[in-house]
Amino acid sequence: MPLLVCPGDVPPVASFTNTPVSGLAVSFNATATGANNTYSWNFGDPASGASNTATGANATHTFSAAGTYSVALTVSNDCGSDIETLNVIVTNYTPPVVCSGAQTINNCSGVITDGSSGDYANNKNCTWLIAPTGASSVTLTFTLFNTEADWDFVDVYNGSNASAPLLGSYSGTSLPPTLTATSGQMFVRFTSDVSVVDDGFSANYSCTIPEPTGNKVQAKIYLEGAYNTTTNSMVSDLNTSLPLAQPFNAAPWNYAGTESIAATNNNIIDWVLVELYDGTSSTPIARKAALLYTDGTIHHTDGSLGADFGNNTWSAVRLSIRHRNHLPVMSKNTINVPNLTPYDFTTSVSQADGDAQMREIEGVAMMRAGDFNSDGTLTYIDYNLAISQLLSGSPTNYVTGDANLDRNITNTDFALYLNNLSYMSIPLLRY
Ligand SMILES: [Ca+2]
Ligand SMILES: [Ca+2]
Ligand SMILES: [Ca+2]
Ligand SMILES: [Ca+2]
Repeated sequence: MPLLVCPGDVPPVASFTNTPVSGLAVSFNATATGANNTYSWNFGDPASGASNTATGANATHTFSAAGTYSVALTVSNDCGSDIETLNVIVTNYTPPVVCSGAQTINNCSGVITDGSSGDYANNKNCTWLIAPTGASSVTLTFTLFNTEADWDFVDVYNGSNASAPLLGSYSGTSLPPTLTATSGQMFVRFTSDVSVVDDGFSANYSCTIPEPTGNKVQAKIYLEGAYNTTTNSMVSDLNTSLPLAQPFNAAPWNYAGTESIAATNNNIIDWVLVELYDGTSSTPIARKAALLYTDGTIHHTDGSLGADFGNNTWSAVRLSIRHRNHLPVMSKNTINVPNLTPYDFTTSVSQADGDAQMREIEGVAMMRAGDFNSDGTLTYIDYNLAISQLLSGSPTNYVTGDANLDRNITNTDFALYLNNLSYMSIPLLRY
């Protein structure tokens, strides 16, 4: 007869629930049976480093990227242990915006709600202005509706405040119809009077952002200097120092385009120069300055996806991307303009023409850093230029010697340069 000396004489049974918190953060709560348990979590996200594991019955983990993760909980006590593994789908989660004074929402989709777990309170008065950037319309779809009929209201307006046209005023238990604010902004107000309360409401909002006019060249590319292998994206430390007008209007590019932005934001890494080649001419047939975002996508100055080449179309042209201090690259394959499927330089170094034109780090291809004079070759001249910028006394600016785009010239920048020393772009792209 076995002698059991553990609590309740039973080993634990592991189980847990998970709830999105905000962004890529998810909370995990053990619901295991057993007594005197210890808990050990593995979130299946080694890219997150030390935070990939945790102890305790409850834990919150911020995942390194959206995706599906195999999350394991091991529960142990003196009787034994058990492990539960679940596939958890992680998306960039926007939490509901709960009734609280006057709030402005810039997201394109999400949830608004009175926020009560049971009944809402008396004398509520709160507003939401749903005003996503660039939206042409905002649509609201109610998923729950229960207020005191004729006394507690949800009012919805087609505009930025309660002076805008009223789309509808709702109370009672009927789910309101789907409402669309064609102005691109929607104003919602919830009010309750001094007595009688009910469950409240919840509604999903979504927006339409119009397709940009003009023919776009879409591409995805990473800069080695700005790339972060942990987050799989680029850092935008430089955005506060970015020029508002495109910077390629000097040698060696001498590109006279008037592309400019009204303000920077922390999605933007830097400017890039997008060029198209027809395969016979040694000079580009068209050029356009555009903005490189943290996720590697290229955007027009109005924020829409792709470099905007106006009304022009081309078939079977090759695409080149230039940056101030990374080796320029050209697509191995041709594209048609406009291209709805971005040309993805990040999947493999063989996406670029020529041998070793890009660098591969942990399976991700990226432009090589350190071409400080932007001529397409890494030589001692680049080193001398960065040194002279450093010695000029104001290196904390928008200078080409800052290979990792952190607004300073330091050993890190020279290390990036040294690692790529003697590499050169294909002859067509060298100045
Ligand atoms: Ca009431
Ligand atoms: Ca409620
Ligand atoms: Ca150079
Ligand atoms: Ca730097």
